[in-house]
Amino acid sequence: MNPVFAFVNWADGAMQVPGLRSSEKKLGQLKGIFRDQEAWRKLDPETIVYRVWWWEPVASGTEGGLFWGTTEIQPGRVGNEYYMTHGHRHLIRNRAEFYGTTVGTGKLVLRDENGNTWAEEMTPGSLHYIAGNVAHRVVNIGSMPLRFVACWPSDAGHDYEIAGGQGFGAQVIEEHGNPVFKALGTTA
Ligand code: S6P
Ligand code: ZN
Repeated sequence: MNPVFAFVNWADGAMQVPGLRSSEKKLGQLKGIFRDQEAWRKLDPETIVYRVWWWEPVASGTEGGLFWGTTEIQPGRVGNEYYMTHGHRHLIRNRAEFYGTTVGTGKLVLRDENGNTWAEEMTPGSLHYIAGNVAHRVVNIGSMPLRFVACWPSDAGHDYEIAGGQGFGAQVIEEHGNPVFKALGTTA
C-alpha cells in the first residue's frame, strides 16, 4: 500500500499535504465589502479577518479536476455587520461546490442569477451544496473562529465582482445580540 499523501483533521479541517497553499485577508483588503464604511475606516487595516489553506492536486484551470480547502473566519464585526468572506461566483458559471462546517457557527449567504438571496445555517457537520451560477459568501455569527472545508472544480475560477456594494442583496448584522439576515433595500 502507498503511504498516505494528504491528511485532514476532520474535527477542525486542518490540512497537512505537501505543497499546501495559503492566503490571508486583512480588513484593509476588504474595502467596500462591509456596509458601514466609517466603522471600517476606524479599525486596524492589519487585522486578519480570514485565512484559507488549499490543495491543488492538479494545475489551476484543469478541466475535470478538483481542489480542496479550509477557510477560517475570525469572530468580529465592522459596525454591526459580522466578519465574512469577500464572496464570489465562479468564472465558469456552471461549476458547483461543496462546503462542510467543522467548527463554529455561521451563515452561508447565497444569491442565484435571478437575484434571489437566501442563507443556510452553518454548524459543525452541516454540509452545503452550492449549485453552479450561485454566488457564495460565509459570515461568522459566533464568538469563536468559524471553519469550513470546501471542494470545488479546478477550472472554476473566481469572479469577485458581486462582492462589493449591494451585490449580494442582503447582509447579516447583529441586532440586540442576535444575528439577523436582512435583505437590502428594505426598511428596518
Ligand atoms: C473557493 C471556495 C473557498 C473560498 C474561501 C474564501 O471556490 O469558495 O475556498 O475561496 O472561502 O472566500 P473568497 O470569497 O474570499 O474567495
Ligand atoms: Zn467558490
